[in-house]
Amino acid sequence: MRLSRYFLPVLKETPAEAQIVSHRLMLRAGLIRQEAAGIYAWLPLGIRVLNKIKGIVHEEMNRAGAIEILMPTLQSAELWRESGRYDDYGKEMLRIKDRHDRDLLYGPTNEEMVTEIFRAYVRSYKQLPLNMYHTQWKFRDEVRPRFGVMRGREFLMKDAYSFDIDAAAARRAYNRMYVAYLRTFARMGLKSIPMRAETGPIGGDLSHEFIVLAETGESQVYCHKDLLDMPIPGEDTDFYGDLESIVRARTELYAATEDVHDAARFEREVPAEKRLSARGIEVGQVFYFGTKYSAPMKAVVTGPDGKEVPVEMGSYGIGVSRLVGAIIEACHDDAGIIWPESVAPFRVALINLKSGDAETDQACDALYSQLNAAGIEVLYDDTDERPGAKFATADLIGIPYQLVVGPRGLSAGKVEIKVRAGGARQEMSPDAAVKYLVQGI
Ligand code: 5CA
Repeated sequence: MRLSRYFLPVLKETPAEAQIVSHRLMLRAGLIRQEAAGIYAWLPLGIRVLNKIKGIVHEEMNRAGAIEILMPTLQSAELWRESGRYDDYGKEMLRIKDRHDRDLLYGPTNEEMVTEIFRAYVRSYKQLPLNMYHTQWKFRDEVRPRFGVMRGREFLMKDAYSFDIDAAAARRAYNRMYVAYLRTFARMGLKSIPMRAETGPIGGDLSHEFIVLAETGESQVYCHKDLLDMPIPGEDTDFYGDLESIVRARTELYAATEDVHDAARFEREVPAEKRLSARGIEVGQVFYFGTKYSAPMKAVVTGPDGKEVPVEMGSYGIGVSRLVGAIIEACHDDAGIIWPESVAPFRVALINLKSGDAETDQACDALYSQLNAAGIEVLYDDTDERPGAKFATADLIGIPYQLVVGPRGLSAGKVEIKVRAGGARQEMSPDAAVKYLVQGI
């Protein structure tokens, strides 16, 4: 992508309304634009990151056996009357009337709708286990939307729903999502810690929030420090094998959010030097709620004994848009964002230090086409800005590698690569630079 033909509205000033660094940087780097309180438009750079995050989430969902679907944002109030949540959900739900005076709502979550889909088609335990997920915009009319995409009113969530014949199978389904979540967040460069949590309006009695530690996090959390250094299950994990040992190694250690925290137990179970009390960002939450929706909504299956039972369910959410903010909270410095490679909007920022100079333009054009041909995503700064401004923009938008090309270096047959994380610089020939950026050597 040539910057001269792109749309990258970076801001020089720090927006006054942004209280935390990720919100400030998202506005300054031209990732989002606020359209109403807690409602954002995603600009070109922002949507690239959002799509990368969604891509990782979907890969890990698929690996764990979940199946993608897509449910609509608008739902019929009828469904929610069946489960009893239409009245319970309160003011957070955005209620809408259509031209026929029928009650609709903008979905804050999808337990009812997915249960309706399930009961329309599934009759037998032989069709289980089943887990269906989608990534869709949600609306919750939060009293205090704040911190940009961290607590929005409209936000993008991946939500998965599992269906099983009995509690033991449902527990295995829960474990699959639990392990998938550990992998998902690690792939984005985040250290996530599962912590026991309140179930709130979703219901059930077993739930974990996946927390990323950050001073600006909205949740107060308490845990054993060893949870910070646990190994992440590998790509070869057998999701239909025994995951209990992976889950148990973590759930054995104390970890709880404020709502369920038990100070006496924390002190009893965790030695003083291992106690961690900190702020954190909730990037995902998993729930097991059994038959809370299937029983009232009559989502039943026939078991091996020929008897009908309500299906056992769980649901599993990831805050896809919130993650953009969470990653920036974890990965930035004074100059701007430092994207982990896996979610970066581009891999390389190609910086032409003297646009208009024939030799420099030619060298940049050649590098640009070689990198593109190798499938590397390049943002090519071919504008007339001064070098200082180009460097500042490249640092601000946080692309992992800066490939700097100027007449002085070229006369010695060299270009420069700067690694955004850490700032290490290396001079090399243009060919070596392409090799380095393609192969990572
Ligand atoms: N139905 C369940 C799981 S599918 C559910 O709705 N869970 S949730 O309420 O915990 O939401 C899932 C994730 O969405 C949260 O962990 C959080 O990361 C994200 N999220 C929730 N509310 C907001 C919000 N207002 N703004 C941004 N992200 C949010």
